[in-house]
Amino acid sequence: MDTKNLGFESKLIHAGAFEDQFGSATVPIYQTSTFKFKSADHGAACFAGESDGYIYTRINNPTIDALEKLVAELENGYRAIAVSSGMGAVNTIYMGLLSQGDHMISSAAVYGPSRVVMEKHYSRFGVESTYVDTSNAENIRKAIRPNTKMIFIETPANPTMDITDLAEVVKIAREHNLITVADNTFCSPYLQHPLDFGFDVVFHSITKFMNGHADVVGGIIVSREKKFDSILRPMMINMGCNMDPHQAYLVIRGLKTLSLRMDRSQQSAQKIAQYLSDHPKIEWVKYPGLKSHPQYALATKQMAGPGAMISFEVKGGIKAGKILMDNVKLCLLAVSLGGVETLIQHPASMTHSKMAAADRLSAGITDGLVRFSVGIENVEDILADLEQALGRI
Ligand code: LCS
Repeated sequence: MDTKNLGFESKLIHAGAFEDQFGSATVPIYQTSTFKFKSADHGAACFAGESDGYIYTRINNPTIDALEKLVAELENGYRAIAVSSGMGAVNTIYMGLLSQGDHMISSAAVYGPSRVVMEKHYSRFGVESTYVDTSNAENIRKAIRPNTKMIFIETPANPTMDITDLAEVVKIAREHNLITVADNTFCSPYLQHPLDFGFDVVFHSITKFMNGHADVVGGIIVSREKKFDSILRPMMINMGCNMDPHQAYLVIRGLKTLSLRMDRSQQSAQKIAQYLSDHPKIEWVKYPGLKSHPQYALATKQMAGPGAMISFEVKGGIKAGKILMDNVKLCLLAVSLGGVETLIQHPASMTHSKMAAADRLSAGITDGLVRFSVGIENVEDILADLEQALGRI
């Protein structure tokens, strides 16, 4: 069935699915490492790319294919590449698109390891990088060097919730012939489509909103054009960071309810953000759905909704923040995000602890910042949990 012209919610259910000989209603798990060729010539044709046949699961697999087709449609891209984790996506992109002597400009506030791996390891191979506050596009312009090759942004950024102007980044990149990459993890394709703004590559930690059930670690990369896919796909295959068929099956299952889950989480997040910003024990709250967010207007323009991630600081800094985190009962004190369970964590000592303290602070990740990922529980229960835990301070 051609699903290209269906609405987003219908694509979630039907895109990428294929009919098998049994009429299976869902995509089956092809838990096999290898595939039998029909003949030696068929095997050779598969390797030559002259046959659609399957070869070996690190290279291709029907279950993984179904997920890739689904996500390529959700992101309005040319083709998707499923990988073993979000960091698998980050590394496939860095390895595939940057070479010795190249320079990358990135949002200063990104998921900690996306920055740490570049500064600690790609620097060993002669790749240079500059981290700026990309929520002010002028900072990107100022950081451009003759050897700049790529602009890498995360919006909203983990964990500061800073928002980068997608259209503006593409404009700058086109003036200087740069590759644009967006980490769309915090939005999922339900809320934001960087490729529609002209970004070259978008990727996700699929572990988060897209899978949504805290039971899979995975990643996905979507290219706007064949040119990028044809570099990134062989890179993923040769690095060996492919997704597993069982992982792909679970993500396909999780994606079916993406819009329902995000609608609920987002509705609750709006209430919780408002509750926190009205609370006398809270210093500040950053949520794209609050008018107090410095880029509220931009968020409204480029995102279909404010999402379900909130950052805030408790009055009394991290000492008070720890009392809150130690006393929540319904909310889980855990890293990761975007699942059906509400999660709370402390970036400075957890997800972003491997960043240099000075870099963390200049990226706006203060020691007191607490990150909150809103799940799909009854919102009154989440609010009651916060109320009792804040009461302990
Ligand atoms: N990009 C973003 C925005 C992320 O939040 C994460 C993981 C990654 C990439 C990497 O994805 P992974 O390899 O874990 O699938 N973020 C995490 C977080 O904030 N807490 O735990 C993991």
